[in-house]
Amino acid sequence: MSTIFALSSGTLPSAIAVFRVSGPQSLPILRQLSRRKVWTPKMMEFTKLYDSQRRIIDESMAVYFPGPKTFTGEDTAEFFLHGSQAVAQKFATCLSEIENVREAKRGEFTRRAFHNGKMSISEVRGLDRLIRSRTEKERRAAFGQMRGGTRAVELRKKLVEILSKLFVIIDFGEHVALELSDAQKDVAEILAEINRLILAWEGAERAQRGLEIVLYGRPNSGKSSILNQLAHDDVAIVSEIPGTTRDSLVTTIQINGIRCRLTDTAGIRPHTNDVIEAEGIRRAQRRLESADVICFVVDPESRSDDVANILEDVKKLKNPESKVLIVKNKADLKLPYPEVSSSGIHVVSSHATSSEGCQKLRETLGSLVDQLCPETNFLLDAELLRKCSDELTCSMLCQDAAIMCQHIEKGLEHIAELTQGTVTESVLDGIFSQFCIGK
Ligand SMILES: Nc1nc2c(ncn2[C@@H]2O[C@H](COP(=O)(O)OP(=O)(O)O)[C@@H](O)[C@H]2O)c(=O)[nH]1
Ligand SMILES: [Mg+2]
Repeated sequence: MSTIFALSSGTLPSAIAVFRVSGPQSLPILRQLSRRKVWTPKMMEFTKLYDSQRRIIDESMAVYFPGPKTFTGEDTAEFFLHGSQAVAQKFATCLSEIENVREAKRGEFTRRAFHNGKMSISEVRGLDRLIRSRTEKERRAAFGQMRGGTRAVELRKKLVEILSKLFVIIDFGEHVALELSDAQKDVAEILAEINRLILAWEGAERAQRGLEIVLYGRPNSGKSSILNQLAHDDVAIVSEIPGTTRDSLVTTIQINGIRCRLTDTAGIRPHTNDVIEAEGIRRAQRRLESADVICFVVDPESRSDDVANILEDVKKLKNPESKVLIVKNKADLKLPYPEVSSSGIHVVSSHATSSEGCQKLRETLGSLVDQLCPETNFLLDAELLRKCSDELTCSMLCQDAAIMCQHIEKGLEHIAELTQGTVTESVLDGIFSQFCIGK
């Protein structure tokens, strides 16, 4: 087994460059480079480091952790050097010159931790999510995924209990009080939990990619003014001349810890001969397809048949999971709005020429964002959960205990993949190729 090393602390120059070493050579490397024999485990010490010609490389802090109680499960050492490019380069060269020592590949430390039984696959994926997290919500989701493995273990236990009940029914059917409907009730409970976990996963994925919020509506309804208020900035040009915004304009804001790309679009008019305006409208419509939240802005001057037509288009073009919010803007004018049939659609008033006038809109967007990205304590891979959910749904439809068992056993295989077991090397390659070097 080779010993691996990597610069784990990121881009240089920096205050400190942390090198991590893992493998059987860790202690010999520490001794050789420091020219000191005795290293007390887990004790950080100051030392000079030397190359093979006894020339100084740097002064550093260093520590040795004996396996198996380490991150990788192997002997490890860490070096805290001055964070310059030249120091890191020289140190890496000296390490590479030692026999059986080489630079680590992406995620190789974590891969070793996984192979040494230090981490479950959920923890590995959660750690990846943690390193990539940019917002508070993403950070919490990452810990949810690291904990997800424990939830998978519980699910597996419950499914095994159901199986044993079914085996009793198969073997002693006539002599026991157990009925198939008991087992079906238990399966239904687990299915409900799995479906909740799937929704949680989808929400976390949305949170990670960021949400798309699109402002849509007729010219002059106040879309650009709303964008500026929400962004606390003069991002878009606002004017009383209809058709000022001719192309989509995107800015990024955070709502409840989620990154949201807010898009202002060209005003929608039913008929136009202007080629540029028509292209702007086409682009606006395309934005609807990928939107998570569509804010349809209406104002007192909007005509009710135009509003109905635009709303029809929105419903046709939007994706099924996205939310529509009707924003009744220019509320300060205290004029009546056209009739809008808004059953099942959220409605909020706003006054986009003042910041306070958009407070209710901010709050409503906040609650829609929370619905799309629900808070969650556990995260498990939805693809495997869906496969398990399909099997359990089939099992519910069975009137035969033996066939029901077969479906539950298949479902269990997918859950087992979430906990440990059957993770293939190619799956691991896929995961670790996304990792940082030094992790
Ligand atoms: N009174 C009032 N005027 C507004 C409000 N929102 C926007 N406006 C005005 O309406 C005009 C059109 O606004 P704009 O944001 O450019 O609309 P857009 O074409 O939908 O982007 C501008 O003169 C704004 O100052 C509002 O809430 N109340
Ligand atoms: Mg505009």
